[in-house]
Amino acid sequence: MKRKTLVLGILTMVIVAGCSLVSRPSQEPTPGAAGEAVGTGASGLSQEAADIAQARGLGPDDITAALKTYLPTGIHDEYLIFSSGGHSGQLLIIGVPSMRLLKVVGVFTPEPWQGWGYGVGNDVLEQGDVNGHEIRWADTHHPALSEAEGDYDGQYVFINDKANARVAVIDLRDFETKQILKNPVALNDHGGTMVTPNTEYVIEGGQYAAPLGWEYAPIEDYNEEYRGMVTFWKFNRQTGRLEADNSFAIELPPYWQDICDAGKLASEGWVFCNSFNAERATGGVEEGNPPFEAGASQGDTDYMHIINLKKAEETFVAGKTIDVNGFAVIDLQTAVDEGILYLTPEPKSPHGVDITPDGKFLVVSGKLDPHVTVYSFDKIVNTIETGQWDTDDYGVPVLALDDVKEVQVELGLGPLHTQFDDQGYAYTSLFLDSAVARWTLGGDFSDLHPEEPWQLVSKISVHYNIGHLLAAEGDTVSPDGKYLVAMNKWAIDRFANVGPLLPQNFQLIDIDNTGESMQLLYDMPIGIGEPHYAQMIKYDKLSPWEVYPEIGWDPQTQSMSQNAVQPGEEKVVRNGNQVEIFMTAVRSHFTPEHVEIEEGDHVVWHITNIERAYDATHGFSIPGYNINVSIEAGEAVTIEFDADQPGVFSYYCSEFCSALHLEMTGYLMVKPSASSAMLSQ
Ligand code: CUK
Ligand code: CUA
Repeated sequence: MKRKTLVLGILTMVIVAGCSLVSRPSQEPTPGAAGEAVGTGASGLSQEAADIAQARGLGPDDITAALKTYLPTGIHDEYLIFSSGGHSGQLLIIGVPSMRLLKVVGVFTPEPWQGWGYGVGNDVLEQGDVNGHEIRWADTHHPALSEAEGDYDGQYVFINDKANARVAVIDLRDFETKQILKNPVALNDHGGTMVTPNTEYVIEGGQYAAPLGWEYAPIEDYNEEYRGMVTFWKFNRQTGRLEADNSFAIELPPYWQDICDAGKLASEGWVFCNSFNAERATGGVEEGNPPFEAGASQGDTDYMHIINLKKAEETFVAGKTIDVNGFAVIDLQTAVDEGILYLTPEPKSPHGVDITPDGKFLVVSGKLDPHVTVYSFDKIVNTIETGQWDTDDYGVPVLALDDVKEVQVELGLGPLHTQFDDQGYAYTSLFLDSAVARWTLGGDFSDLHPEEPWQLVSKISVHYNIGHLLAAEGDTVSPDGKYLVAMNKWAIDRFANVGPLLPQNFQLIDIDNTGESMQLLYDMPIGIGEPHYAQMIKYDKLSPWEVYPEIGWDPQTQSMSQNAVQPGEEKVVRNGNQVEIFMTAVRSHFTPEHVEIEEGDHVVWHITNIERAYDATHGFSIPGYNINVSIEAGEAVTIEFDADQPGVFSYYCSEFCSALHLEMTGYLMVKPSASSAMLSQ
């Protein structure tokens, strides 16, 4: 009985504390207020809840966590996470704090439910082909939400494919992929995507050095022929497209550029990329050479790349570029001559570079160093102005670490990535420690927190081997704090055993209680791996459409389709052996329901969903022809195929749309051609 009372008391407190989710908590609940809340009607429920908690062995922290993440039906999440879908090549959208998976957007990989690659989107997917090879997977790493003045604006999201150096554009009016671009300079990338503060450019940094333009050169010629790169894709917000003709790359030394970040506020107009093979190791363990892992870790330092994007843009506009696969590239010598490129050492297998919200400091982790190194942007600029530097083997200025370093902060083992909150704290993932470290920023941030600047404040354990982490609006000039998600590489014992390939684990952490400890709230297994990075945006910044703006909308052009079919205009038109079908879809029939064609016809099939109701989606599938599309309310799609197999094909709506959904069907009759009719006799 006594224990029951205790649990009841805890519940009461957390129920009241739970209110802080609804309105941001400046008001801490007082014990008196808590007592009152219980007294005014919640006690019956609390008694039942207390019984459940006791039966399930839930402690106070469990109950708090449950209350902070539970959303009653119909209540929307406060934030959305846009996460890499890893090898799936897709984009995952997850609600916070509920950690519910809301959508998997087809990007680089066909996605049948959306029809992506099964009737629509094929043109976009083909844009990502490499040398005529269909590439229908991707190793997506870093999604980047579009920004205006350094803040997420909720309009677009970009994502890269590390495996094939490709970049995709997703429009957040309808959450559909609009463009995929293959990098003309490199075959793989890593330091992308990141955006400049007004999304003027989408950054795609390289990874494993290779001859530019996908050329061949023997590995013995590594120093002379192999190169790194960073590409700046010009984004046109009006058209929602990256413009290859207005984009350019910079040739970099073969140091294996890793992750980039764009400067903001104080450092706007600059871009920073870390790297991890300044040793220029070329591997060959089978020939008695040190393996890459040792060769690339021999030196004490690698190089951070400091890029003056304004100067690079001027150089590109002035035409001081070379041509690589039809793409403008500022060569290394020009980058040095024009004062575009500088280097500075970064200690011990660096990973990641993250710029503080004011743009004044850069945080670089060293995977083999318990410290993060903080660089001062002011010092970088001042050092560049003095002209005092050494150069590397390629003549690139190397700024001395002591000239540009602000401080090093000891955090723990295996630091990787850093995010920021609104209280002057930074959060760094510790891969080897399986922990997140909270530490204090200096500079102007010192006023925001009570502790000394540049010091570790606390740590929270995560499960296990964290890679990236993300905080609410954590890459912007005004982070929100509140929530942080640890993106853990290993799950081990956290979930039911589903075989040797385990889900990875997103762990939601409450970072709202500044000064108090961080609290682990929720484990979300990610069964679609491996997600590397994600960004979290306030949900109210998004304004997606409920239905397409007009009946007959083409999502690829975001305008009225020339092939829109209005009710009453349905028809089948033959022109030689090309048959064009103009069809409408509405609950619960297609018009027409009979389509008769001949074997060998080329079929162009236009379908418009003439619904205006929210969520009134129809599917359209044809057996045997690998066709399935999703047609959302107002959407017009066009499907093309060759009717190369005769027979009776019942097409049907593949999206349960009404009580008479099963009746939403029709017959495609493909009459055998004279020759195949003879054969079958
Ligand atoms: S990388 Cu994966 S944990 Cu591709 Cu951003 Cu650091
Ligand atoms: Cu339309 Cu089912």
